[in-house]
Amino acid sequence: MEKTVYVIGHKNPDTDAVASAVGYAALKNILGYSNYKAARAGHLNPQTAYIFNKFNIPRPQYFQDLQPKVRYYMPKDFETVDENVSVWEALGRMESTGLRVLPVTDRNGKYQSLLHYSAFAQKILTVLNPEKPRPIATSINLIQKTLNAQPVISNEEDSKLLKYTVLVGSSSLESWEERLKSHNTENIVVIASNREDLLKITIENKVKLLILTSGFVLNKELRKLAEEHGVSVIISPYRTSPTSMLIAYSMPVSVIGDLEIQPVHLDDTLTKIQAALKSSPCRYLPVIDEQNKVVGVISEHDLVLEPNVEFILVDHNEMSQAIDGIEHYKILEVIDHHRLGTLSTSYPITFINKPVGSTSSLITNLYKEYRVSIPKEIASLLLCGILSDTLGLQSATTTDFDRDIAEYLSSITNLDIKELSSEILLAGSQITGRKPSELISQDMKIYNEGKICYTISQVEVGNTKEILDHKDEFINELEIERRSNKAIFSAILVTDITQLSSILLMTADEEFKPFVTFPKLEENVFYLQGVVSRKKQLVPLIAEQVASYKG
Ligand SMILES: [Mn+2]
Repeated sequence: MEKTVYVIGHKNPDTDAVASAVGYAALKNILGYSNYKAARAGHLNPQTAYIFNKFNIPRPQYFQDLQPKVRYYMPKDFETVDENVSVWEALGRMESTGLRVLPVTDRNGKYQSLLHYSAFAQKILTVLNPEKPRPIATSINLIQKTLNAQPVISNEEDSKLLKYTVLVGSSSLESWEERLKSHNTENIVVIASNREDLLKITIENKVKLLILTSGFVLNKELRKLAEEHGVSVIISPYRTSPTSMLIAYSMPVSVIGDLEIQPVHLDDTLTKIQAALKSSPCRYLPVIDEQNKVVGVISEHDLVLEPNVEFILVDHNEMSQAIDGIEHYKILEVIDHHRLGTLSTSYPITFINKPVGSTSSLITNLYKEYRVSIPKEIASLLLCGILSDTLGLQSATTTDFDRDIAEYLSSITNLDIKELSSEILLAGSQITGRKPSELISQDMKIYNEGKICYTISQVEVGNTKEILDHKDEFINELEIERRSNKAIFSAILVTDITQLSSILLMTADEEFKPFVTFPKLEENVFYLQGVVSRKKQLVPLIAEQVASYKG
């Protein structure tokens, strides 16, 4: 079974994170791996949304978190059985495929019940109990199909599901007629051989179905009589005893399926379904989607196997910035341009990390290394990733490598670097009407240094005044963020893309405050001249202050 590999950027994704994920998944597809898909760990920020709309590119799949869910552990191969199929046919399929269970569905694929061996054994025993013979719920068509019998006379009701009493035609004529009469309110199936006197009485008593065993045929006269009395006739290739036994197996699976077993949903967590799995008599549960359609089965055994999805991280490598729950899954590759964080694996992985301006530059370079051409819309997207992360190739993180790659993409796409830069930076700096909490969480990163945690958000603006006017609201929101993360401080870097400088709004633990050595503009606000990069300029300075605080 081929696993799905998701290429995913960090939480609160920026344009570079999303563009890299889409660009890298597309490269894998071009290289012939169809199981790679782009994903995102958050909503698109206004700039990224603007870019995806501008180039009309579908947004990658959104994951809220990666808590272990049914969908990630469910095996891909499964089969269902239509409720009208006979038990005989269904058991044959279980036997030949080795499947332990078959979800029974209606004609729209919706879940009805679960067929498993112990449900089958239980139900068949009640039907075949010689002490208390019970009518069998089946149809004449199902009996004919199960017996591989030759139809001779058919009637309209042959497809109807009814309760049939099965009698074997034998004994003296008188007692046979009595027996028929004693069941005359029921739907009777008679299994008989070639005794013409007995057949005549049987037909005259208007039984529903006459089964002739061992390939015997009706003479013309009896055939006519059967037609007149509305008796269906089939010829079984078997003798009496296998014929009567097979009739029990002609019941449709809808009669045999276990109705007690409730289905689980694709997005149910494993913790949630564990109790239900334990109490399922077959240790299997059917899985349904939102429309109640069966999409698989899951067993206790599947939970101890590896999940069916794996991940490639782009534009981050610190676990605190990765999507929640990632620790349950295998990380195959990391492609990034940030400082090294806390990631460790128990197996070797591809790890590409270079101190360049954007992950999009690294992804573009991989297309070159593999010598494959870049689709135009992907080239446009990657160019935006570079220009967004480097503030239009202006930030201190920009390298010649990024400039060369941007030129290359610009010539492929015929997009002007300067124009596109101001267009997307403007789209990202529209803050009017947006709540402080939204601006803080849109691009917030959590950093862990041992036991110490802090958060730094970033927002790009055309003018810092609008933020400073609402300073108190920002500080309040930052304080909420700080407490919920148990952080020593929470800050937002407000970068003026016209001045290429920033201010830093910060709320900090009293004990940490003395270690913040930036020039103070006013209470809780610092001025960081020439600082535009959180990763390359701000975080190294902060890390020093945190180190001296830890002492
Ligand atoms: Mn980046």
